[in-house]
Amino acid sequence: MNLRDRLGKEWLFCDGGTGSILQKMGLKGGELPETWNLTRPDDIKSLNKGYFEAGSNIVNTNTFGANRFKYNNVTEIVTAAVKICQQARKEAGRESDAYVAIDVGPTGKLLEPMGDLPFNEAVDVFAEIIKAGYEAGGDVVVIETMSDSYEAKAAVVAAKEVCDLPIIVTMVYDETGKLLTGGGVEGTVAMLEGLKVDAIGINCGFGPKQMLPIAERLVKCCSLPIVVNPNAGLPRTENGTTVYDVDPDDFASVMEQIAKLGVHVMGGCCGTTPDHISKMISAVKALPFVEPTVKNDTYVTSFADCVKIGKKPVIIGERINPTGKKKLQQALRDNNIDYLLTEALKQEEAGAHILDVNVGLPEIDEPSMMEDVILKIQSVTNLPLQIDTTNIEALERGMRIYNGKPMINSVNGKEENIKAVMPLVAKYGGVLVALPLDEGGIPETSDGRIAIAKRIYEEADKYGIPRKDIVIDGLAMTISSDPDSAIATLDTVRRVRDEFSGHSILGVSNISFGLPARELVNSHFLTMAMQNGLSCAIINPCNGPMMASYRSFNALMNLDPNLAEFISAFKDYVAGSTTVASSAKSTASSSGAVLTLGEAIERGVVGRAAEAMKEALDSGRDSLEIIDAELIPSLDRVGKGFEKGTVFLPQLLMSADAAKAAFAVVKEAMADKPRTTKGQVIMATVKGDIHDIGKNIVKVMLENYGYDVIDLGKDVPPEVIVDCAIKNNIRVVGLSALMTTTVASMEETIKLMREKKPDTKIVVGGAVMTPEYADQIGADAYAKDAMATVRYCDSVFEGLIR
Ligand code: B12
Repeated sequence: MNLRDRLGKEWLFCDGGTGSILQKMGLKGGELPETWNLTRPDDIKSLNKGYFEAGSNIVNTNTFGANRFKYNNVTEIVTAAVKICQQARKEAGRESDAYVAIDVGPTGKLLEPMGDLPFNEAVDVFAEIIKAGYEAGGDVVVIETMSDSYEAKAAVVAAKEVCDLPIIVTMVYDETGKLLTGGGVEGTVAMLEGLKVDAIGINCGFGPKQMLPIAERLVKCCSLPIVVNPNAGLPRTENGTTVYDVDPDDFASVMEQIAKLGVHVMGGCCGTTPDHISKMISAVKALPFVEPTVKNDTYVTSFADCVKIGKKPVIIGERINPTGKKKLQQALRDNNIDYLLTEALKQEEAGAHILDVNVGLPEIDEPSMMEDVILKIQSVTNLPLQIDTTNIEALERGMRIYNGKPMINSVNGKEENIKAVMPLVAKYGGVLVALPLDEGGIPETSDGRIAIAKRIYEEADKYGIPRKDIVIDGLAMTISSDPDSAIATLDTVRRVRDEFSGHSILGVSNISFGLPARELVNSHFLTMAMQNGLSCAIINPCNGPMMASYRSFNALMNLDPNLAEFISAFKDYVAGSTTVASSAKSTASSSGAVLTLGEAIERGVVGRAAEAMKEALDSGRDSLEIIDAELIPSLDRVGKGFEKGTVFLPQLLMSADAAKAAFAVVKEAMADKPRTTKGQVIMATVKGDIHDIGKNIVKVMLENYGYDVIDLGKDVPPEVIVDCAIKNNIRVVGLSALMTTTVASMEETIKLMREKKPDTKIVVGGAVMTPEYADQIGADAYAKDAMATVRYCDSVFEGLIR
């Protein structure tokens, strides 16, 4: 029977650890496990067979890391793995009820814009593996150990494009239920459900106990079969080998508790063995099986944020839409993306929950621009986006590279349009705005609009798009040309709620086109629409009266717990004024049209950071003073946010990029100054540490003060630093470390230098370093910043320090 027909209908069991068993079989550190498919096929077969015999129905091929970054014979390796697993299944006598799973792990690279792997290249990398597995006869694709939802999406898109096998995706969360890139359980599930995978789950990271609360969250939000594959506890090292401390009996007993929560597929990950799996199966298989239930919540997500469309209306910022906006039109023509990013941040600050992105201008290449703008906006804000275009190619390219589950604006009732848009939503997932108009135009009455809405819902059913993911537009049209138009729109909104239990949306400000005092009409209309059940309002969140209506409505309807949002927005309100009250949630200021240097770094707006640095230098400020007063404090704030869990790795990376871009401007300005050589100094960030912004600042300052710097870069092994010092007879070496964990490798470097070249002075620095630490690890000096380093070098070279 096809696995798809069994998933969610009966207990199914996965296999357990692979790498941990191969290590026991003699896999050496650094050796690539998948090479064994060719060199030691019998060992791999016995690994697979052990799991089939233990009772697993889904056994992974030994292809976790079989990608083109590690192998130049991916197809050969994957084909061999599938054949081996098939043979193991045959020998175990399990051909009738067990499946060979094409195992797909992460590439080990970060995707753009966080890293340098473009999304579409990631799709190609995964497609190569999955195609080989499919052609060799694999039965199911298992995408596992994904800590980045974007990479998981790339793998799912690849699987859908090369085969029609069932797809299972399991992610790695931390104990708070967050992915490395910031996403939570609910948002990730929404995205994967939108991509129409067959089962969703969690694997690796930690043991079954720690997985319990996450499994519980999965059961609450996921409508698909749920998979749970924990490690045998947390790994620790004992006499040089990795050991796991949850034995098969303990494993089985916690897995029994997890089974009772209502999950559907269970197995293990690192450290688990066929024994763990067979004991787990014995404990679980007699328990009552609860089929998955459909959950009715609607989520629009980004990589880190998850906006629920429900009772409380959602604000969609309308400002990134060139219609009627001359400055934005010009920015698009000039490819001035920073202008759009600033608009995005201003709307976020003002309280938008989702941002509309429309870049349609006849004279630009809209598909490429859409792709570019989505990538860049997602690198500076967590807010989910609404991809707004009538250009189908732009829509597809935008949906494809979007990181999360977007809102799509829009489909309408025309047959041709449905045929173009709905397959894309069925493939990539999204919450779809539906305009109730068709070949006959826009119906004047709510009856006409509701009839088309009904037809659109029915069409969505045919494409497998859940009705909860359709949002009907009430079609606001100006009352200046049709006096009944607001009434028809409000009626439509109300009927969508009452007759379909559906969601609705309005481009609110269209209602007042051609009238004076538009914001008065708009804000009152907004209140009326919300009272009629409006779910999403496309408005300008920077407009005071609009947000005043919104916040007052929420306060009055008990949608603002403890009135916290209202009070935070209006605590300084002056009676009679209608000025904008910004939300308290963002750190960037929205007062000015452009971001300051600090804001640009914090928000990761690379181009603006460089420009702001140039402006600061042009105004005559000293470069070091700018670095100390703005660059370092803003990176510090980002770092603190990262520590608290309010800033995620993608933003940390973008902030680092912005700081580097700003610093490049300083470097360029300094390159013009004449230099004399006082002496040669080595600078390096120690092994294991890739932070180099601070080290680079110190380097440029030293150069500026007349030193020749040999920059050995980051993650530099002790021997390299010491050899270089010997070779060039260096008197001062500067070492940088930013993490507690890399202070040890700094100490190692100092020790080696003392052995091999004791006359070299070592000055250390970096955020974790203190004078006490420096002393403890045997450094000659600690310098707190670049100027202190210059002063130290001066004293050494002037002979003041020996
Ligand atoms: C930017 C950044 C990154 C960037 C680095 C990009 C790059 N090319 O450098 C990226 C995103 C890649 C990154 C990655 C990681 N980061 Co980081 N990162 C930071 C952040 C926000 C800022 C660091 C910085 O550049 N500061 C600005 C510079 C100018 O300051 P500075 O380096 O201290 O330099 C000054 C002085 O110290 C001195 N100085 C510096 N070097 C030297 C050398 C000498 C010889 C001398 C004399 C003086 C000197 O002069 C400089 C100028 O005044 C810090 C938080 C923070 N506030 O420090 C976290 C931080 C350092 N990162 C942290 C972590 C945990 C990580 C990751 C492990 C995250 C992850 N989960 O993947 C990885 C580490 C990967 C690795 N193996 O190294 C932690 C470290 C925790 C700890 N105490 O151990 C921090 C503190 C964040 C946090 N609070 O959790 N990170």
